[in-house]
Amino acid sequence: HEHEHDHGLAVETAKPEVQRPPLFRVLLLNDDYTPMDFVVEVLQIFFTMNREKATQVMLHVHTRGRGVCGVFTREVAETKVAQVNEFSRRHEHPLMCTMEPA
Ligand code: TYC
Repeated sequence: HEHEHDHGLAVETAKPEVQRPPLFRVLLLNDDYTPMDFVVEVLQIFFTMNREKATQVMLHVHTRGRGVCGVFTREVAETKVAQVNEFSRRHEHPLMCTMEPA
């Protein structure tokens, strides 16, 4: 019988499955008042984008209403959101950064 040919090595040779943490998209929302240059600065400073990529993302947010800055684990995403919102408030801009499950 088929099961009699199985000598139980499957347990020892099973692929070790690693735990993957939940991921979160960090988003920028469009508004009518934050200067485009400020948004480009934010993307360069907090999401390590070069000027060209940051400009692309800023224009996407400007035309589509929202856009993804990056995908991170929960703690990293929460820290980015808090830092970007603090930075924007300190510079008296209404720019909004938020996060959602990826
Ligand atoms: N809409 C803004 C303007 O015209 C620019 C802007 C882009 C604001 C992206 C926020 O997340 C944003 N000055």
